[in-house]
Amino acid sequence: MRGSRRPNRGGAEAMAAVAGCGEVRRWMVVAPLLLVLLQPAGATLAAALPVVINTWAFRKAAETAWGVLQLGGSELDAVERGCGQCEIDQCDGSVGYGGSPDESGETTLDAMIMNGNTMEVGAVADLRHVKNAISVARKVMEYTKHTLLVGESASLFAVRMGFPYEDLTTQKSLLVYSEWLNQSCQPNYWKNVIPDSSKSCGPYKRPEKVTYKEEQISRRSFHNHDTIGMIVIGGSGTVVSGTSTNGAVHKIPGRVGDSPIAGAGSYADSTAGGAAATGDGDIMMRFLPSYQAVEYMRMGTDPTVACQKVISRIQKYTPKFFGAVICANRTGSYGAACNKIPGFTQFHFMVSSPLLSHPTEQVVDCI
Ligand code: SD4
Repeated sequence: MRGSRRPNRGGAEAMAAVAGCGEVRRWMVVAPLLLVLLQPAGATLAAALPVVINTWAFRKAAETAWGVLQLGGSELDAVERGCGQCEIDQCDGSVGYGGSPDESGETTLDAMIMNGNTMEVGAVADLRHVKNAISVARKVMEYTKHTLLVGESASLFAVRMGFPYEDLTTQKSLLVYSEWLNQSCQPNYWKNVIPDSSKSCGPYKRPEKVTYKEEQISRRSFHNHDTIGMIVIGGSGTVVSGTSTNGAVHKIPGRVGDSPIAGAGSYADSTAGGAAATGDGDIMMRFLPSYQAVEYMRMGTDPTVACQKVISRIQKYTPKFFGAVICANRTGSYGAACNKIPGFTQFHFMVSSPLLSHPTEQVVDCI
């Protein structure tokens, strides 16, 4: 991964610490067993630390993050490398370069990383011409006092941090874009404009007199946007979360989704747990589902139930939204939930834990 070629102090230090300290190694073996024993019966899914959970069946991302932890890397490294793996692999075409072209045909990226020990967040949104979104997000966290940088200014920051400035367009994204133009720019994200956005391309403008239509919630096809959201909880309980996505296909330029917004795309608090969301960010970000899920878990709610509660809260307003949430509490117990809509009745996610022999795909039925 381009962003990790430069020496990464956090990871190197962690590895040195583990390599030089047999005590720590012994603890890493014993701690998960203790947590299993301490976990109350009836909890969602057995608890053990460390744990890595990520949205969708993005296996390579899970393996990469788990591998980082196994080698003694930090939780931040695991999230950065895990999500970064999806950026390299262009997971489902929804993460990284060459996917989800916007209305002008350009791919732009949103990403965030959150340290649940310090509550620091680094995020980029509408990032252009730079492939390594989650690594740039981490640089925002580590080398600035800001939380979120956007657009071309975020790209300039990335270049200063040593990332290459390059075209994110591919033959595939060009094809998606030209097919969309050929089908009168359908679907798109405009409403209440002239010419009628449900029939023709823009440029659009405000009509003299507006008749507002109800927002069309079931507007998107679920298989073309699958953000990676990841929660990593280390052996000593450090919670880190992150996301990376190229957002919504045919979005209006400048659109930013939920993924880079703390509390929406993901949230981490080592005193409670972590959560991450995927789906229709325009809807989901209005409810801060990741923050809300973590707060439910802080109050002792089981992770699956916490995930379900945030999904049902959104359902009350927008029954047909496309979305899912993964949740893990600080003991390593985890769960997930999704909103059932036609064509999306189950949600797949990856789990890596000492209780599993290898990163494993799991599935929940949507509610
Ligand atoms: C967004 N939430 O930009 C992202 C897209 C996504 O599964 O998660 N797709 O709205």
